[in-house]
Amino acid sequence: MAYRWTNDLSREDATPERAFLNRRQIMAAAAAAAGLGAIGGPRGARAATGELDPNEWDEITTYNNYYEFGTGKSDPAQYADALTTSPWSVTIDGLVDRPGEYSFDDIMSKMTTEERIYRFRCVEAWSMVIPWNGFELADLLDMVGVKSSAKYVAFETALRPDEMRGVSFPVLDWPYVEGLRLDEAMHPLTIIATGIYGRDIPNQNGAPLRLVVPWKYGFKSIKSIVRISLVEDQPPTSWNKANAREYGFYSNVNPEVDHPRWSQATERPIGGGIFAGRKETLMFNGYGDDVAALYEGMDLNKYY
Ligand SMILES: Nc1nc2c(c(=O)[nH]1)N[C@H]1C(S)=C(S)[C@@H](COP(=O)(O)O)O[C@H]1N2
Ligand SMILES: [Mo]
Repeated sequence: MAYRWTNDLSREDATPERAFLNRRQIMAAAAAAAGLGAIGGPRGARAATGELDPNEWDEITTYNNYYEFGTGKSDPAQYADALTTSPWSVTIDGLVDRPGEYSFDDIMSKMTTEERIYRFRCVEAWSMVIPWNGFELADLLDMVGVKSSAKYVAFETALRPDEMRGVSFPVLDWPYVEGLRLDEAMHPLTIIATGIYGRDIPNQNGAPLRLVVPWKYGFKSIKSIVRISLVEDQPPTSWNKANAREYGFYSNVNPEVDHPRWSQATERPIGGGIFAGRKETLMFNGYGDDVAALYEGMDLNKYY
């Protein structure tokens, strides 16, 4: 791809030097300990340019939202190991030329994965920078052939009461479901993530494959997907079903449209220690140059 997603974080986003160097040393040590020299190499080279500052592995994998395993931030890291992620398959159906149940291995044999370092902004107003590995959702949809009548894509997370201790609580209407307009789904920024820092994506982050839509609030990025359906009508989505006034279908990151109960103008970066104050939230989470055209002419106050 001609896109350079990984290089668009400016100097002002960088963590102060001391914490930054310390982080690099920690990562280098972790990579060496895990025998993952490849992580330290390219990451170190980019980090040296000061253009990006991904969160640490421990931050990304211990501070999570995955309500199927509990509503606490540390619940997913503690309990998501119970999820059986191999074998895994994804049913792709609806308005496609080649519907079917595709095994994870089959999908991975046909997709090319690459690293995408993206900002990640939760609707709760915290944020991270995450070095995902994954492939473009468009490539998967091209593989199955999208019919011209399809207008939206619906996604569904696994529902396994025996493995997911959180689904016995009616926090949400299980299974977790999400959706995108077809042009959003086909956008080259939209990926299916299968890894973080070059390792398999951990269960708490949505193993074995989860959606990542970096210009939308985090809850759109549905985890542990078992079904992808091409449909004609806008599909129901979990948080919108739970509270339509607070969570819309689009959920584009927008500092000018506040959540009814809190401001979305700023965010709290996770990590960075005592130097890291709140920072201003960027329109479309900083991806406006790439995605604003998708919403031309739409009233973003109405379609929040
Ligand atoms: N199935 C499922 N997907 C989910 C969630 C969830 O509870 N269940 N939480 C969402 C929310 S609110 C956020 S912020 C992100 C968190 O992703 P992370 O834990 O990898 O940072 O996952 C999203 N995807
Ligand atoms: Mo979130």
